[in-house]
Amino acid sequence: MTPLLILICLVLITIVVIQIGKVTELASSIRGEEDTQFETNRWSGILSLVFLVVFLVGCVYSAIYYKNYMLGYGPHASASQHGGSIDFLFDITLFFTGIVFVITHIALFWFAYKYQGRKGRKAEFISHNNKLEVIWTLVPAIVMTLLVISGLDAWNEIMPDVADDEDFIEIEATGVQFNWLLRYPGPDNMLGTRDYKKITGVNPLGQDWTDPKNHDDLQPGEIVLPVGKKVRVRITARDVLHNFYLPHFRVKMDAVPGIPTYFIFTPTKTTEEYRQELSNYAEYQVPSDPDDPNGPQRWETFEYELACAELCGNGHFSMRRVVRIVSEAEYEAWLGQQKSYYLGNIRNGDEDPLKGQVLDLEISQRKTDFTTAVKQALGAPDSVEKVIPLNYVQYETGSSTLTADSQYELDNLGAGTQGECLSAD
Ligand SMILES: [Cu+2]
Repeated sequence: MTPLLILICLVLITIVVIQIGKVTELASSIRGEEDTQFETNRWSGILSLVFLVVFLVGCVYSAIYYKNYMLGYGPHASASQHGGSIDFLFDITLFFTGIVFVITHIALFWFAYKYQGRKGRKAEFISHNNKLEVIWTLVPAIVMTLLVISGLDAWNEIMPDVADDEDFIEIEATGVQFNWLLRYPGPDNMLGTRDYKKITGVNPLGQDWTDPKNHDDLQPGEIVLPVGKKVRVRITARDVLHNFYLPHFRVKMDAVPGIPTYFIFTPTKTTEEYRQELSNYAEYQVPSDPDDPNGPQRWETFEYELACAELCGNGHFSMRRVVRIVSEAEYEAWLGQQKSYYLGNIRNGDEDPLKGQVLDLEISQRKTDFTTAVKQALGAPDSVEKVIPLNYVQYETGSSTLTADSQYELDNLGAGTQGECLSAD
């Protein structure tokens, strides 16, 4: 039914256009072809001027109206150390292109009015004008050079890699249709090796589990970082092009399958500080959910975010992750709660190449647990509670021989009785 209606509409519109054409033709043959043309020119000129004014006023008004929603203005000053120089680049580019934008639009519509075809007016023929050509070549050349030089300057300031002796946190983000897989290095501060051939359902990053650096790596669902600390993000992708974009920190880098990229930045404002800044602006003092007028306001629900800035497919929009910037103490507390991906998902499963072996990580954890248990036993007031459990001393099945792994706990016990782990407070 709808296609038929559309067809009828199109036919009717065509008939109307043809009829208007016929009427105009008839009118010009009555009043004279030339006069009609000049009348049309006059109206086109006047309407051009009206458009010019409405358009330029609209541009300026909307820029002012939406200022506090735009990155770089109002409450959205950069939340990273390098972000200011990117905002400055945007500002000078906007300044120069803004001048050109206004001049060219005035010229375009004013000239259409001023030099409209009139009775007795003849167009001037100019083959060339050296002075004009020099001006419109030199001015853009100088401005472009200035912009490119300041751009290179900002690039060199922002993009150098971290030095070996620098203190920084390294995390990793892998773009996948349609998700970000995040990885933290864990207590050893080192990300383990990866191999795309090892990617499986339970090993989405293709981590090599024989590499001990992988054993403590974390895969959290959000990015949490301490304020004021340098962060290096390893950026990569598993399928198509994605883009690691942290708008509030002016961080943006392509995530390319097979080509590792990185970005280094230092967050300067915690999520809470950013919210406080937003709370000073009327635009953010409205309910964040329009259906719940008494609910939290927009500034209260603000979160930094990680987005994908490359159109990577039909689920592109869902590649959003919350980014939280917190104090150093909150960060340490959060990190302490995160569990190793390997120990939680791979350990002693079908894909664990180290199945059945005791890891260095586990030996040291068992020692810590054992020391705590010994202290508790010694400190217990009741003699019934003075028990030291030996959780990992086991016999081989159907035999009176101890398993090889029992030695670690027995070593701990030996060290304990010699006072080694008891005196270590
Ligand atoms: Cu994407």
